[in-house]
Amino acid sequence: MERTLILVKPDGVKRNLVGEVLSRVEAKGYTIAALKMMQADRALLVRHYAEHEGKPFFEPLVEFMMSGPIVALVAEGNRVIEGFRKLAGTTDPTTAEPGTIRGDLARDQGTKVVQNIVHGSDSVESATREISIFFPEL
Ligand code: DAT
Ligand code: MG
Repeated sequence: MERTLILVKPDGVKRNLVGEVLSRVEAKGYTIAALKMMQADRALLVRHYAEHEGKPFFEPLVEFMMSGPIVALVAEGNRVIEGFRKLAGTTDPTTAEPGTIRGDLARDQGTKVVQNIVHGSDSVESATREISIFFPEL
């Protein structure tokens, strides 16, 4: 069964949208296989966002992701990686389609890094790698 890593980012937790995100994942029919709230540290985030190292938004991204607690979960189901990316919507919340998490719940805040409520793995390889970072016990 396919699995993906989903994060509710600090903006989502601060705005009390954890339940909203979990509801959309569950309503779509995916199973929550693991779930935890945590404070991510720099080392963990640098590993998680390794592909973005060197980009202008990298440091703001790491700082933002450390700015408060996050909720990490593993969701499971056929084609869940693609399915959750569709539920999340595109990266830029201003233009993300209404009906998506980012399109409905986020907007441009004028910050150096885009704040868009959720992360979702983008491939089987990323999902495997990211799940092992956030849930080494699995
Ligand atoms: P996604 O989260 O949609 O997979 P990504 O992996 O390209 O997007 O980038 C990770 C996060 O970094 C993204 O959710 C928001 C932020 N980000 C991406 N591109 C950005 C940019 N050009 N300027 C500011 N923040 C950006
Ligand atoms: Mg990404």
